[in-house]
Amino acid sequence: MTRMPCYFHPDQLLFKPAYEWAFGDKMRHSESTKRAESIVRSLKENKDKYELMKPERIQLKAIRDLHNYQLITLYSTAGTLPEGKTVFPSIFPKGSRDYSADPTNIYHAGYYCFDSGTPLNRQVWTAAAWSASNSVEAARRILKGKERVIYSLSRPPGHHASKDKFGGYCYFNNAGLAARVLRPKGRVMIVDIDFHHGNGTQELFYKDDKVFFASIHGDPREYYPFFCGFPSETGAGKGEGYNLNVALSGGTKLKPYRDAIRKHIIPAIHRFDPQFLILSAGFDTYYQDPIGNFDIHTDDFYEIGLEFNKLNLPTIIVQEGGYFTKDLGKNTVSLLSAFV
Ligand code: Q9C
Ligand code: ZN
Repeated sequence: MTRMPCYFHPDQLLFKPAYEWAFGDKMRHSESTKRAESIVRSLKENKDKYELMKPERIQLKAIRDLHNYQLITLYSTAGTLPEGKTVFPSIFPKGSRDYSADPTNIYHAGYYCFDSGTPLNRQVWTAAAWSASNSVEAARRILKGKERVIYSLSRPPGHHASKDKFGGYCYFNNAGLAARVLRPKGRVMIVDIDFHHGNGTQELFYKDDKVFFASIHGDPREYYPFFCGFPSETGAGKGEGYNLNVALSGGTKLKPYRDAIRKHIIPAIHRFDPQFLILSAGFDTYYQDPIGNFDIHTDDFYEIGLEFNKLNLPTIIVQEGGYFTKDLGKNTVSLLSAFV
């Protein structure tokens, strides 16, 4: 039996965001290294099913295929910050005239960012580049056709990052980068099951009819990212009809959650008839998650995984959120086990 390849690089752990600002409060940062450590531990406990591997380091041109030069430059500017120094963007220029910004000036970071919870420091570029390397390597490997399902332990996560902006703990859009690798070879379906709407991924492919983005998440009237993720957002131009948002209220349990997947997302996938599936897998739908607010339990992730495994498509599972670190590893393995 071949084990599921799982990509991860230890240097992803060099980035340690200490705290964050949320609604004016300073708090412990949710996106800690304990998250990835919990997942690695669980994968190692199930060595018979999962094979941990290091990716090749992503090349600049693969990132440039999705993100703009300024955003990348800003991260390399962050790499020159003194050890221990953290910069939180807090000035977000907007208005009727166009502002110009300089990504070699760290004080301009807010031009390339949309919230105050996503810090920059000396290590962020290294960790984010390895995080992206995992999903790109997974995509290249899926094209070889030897394995049907591959897991990318991407941390920091990616689905809130767009072409030119970071935020929501995300720097590079790992799922989006994988989609760009697959797109020349066929239609790509991205399904985002993180508790939060994947605004970055939506924006990247909003006008694209070859990459269909579907997301099921907490209602943005109540939950982050607040300004998008509404069912009325259905795509634009050629991409009209190739974007789907399913917004659910707080407290949602497995049954209504799975019913919504079966009623809205699965039929859309069948109509689209993709060659590849990318699952943006957040686990902040877990009932104990400190940020998310659904009522999904460990075994439920297996049930959710089955819905997507049934499609029998070449699949890349890309890690997104999930902040109850103690159980994150077992929740991840529960989802993955539906595919082995
Ligand atoms: N401290 C992902 O799950 N704000 N990002 C939360 C509470 C941002 C979550 C405020 C949440 C972003 C990938
Ligand atoms: Zn999330």
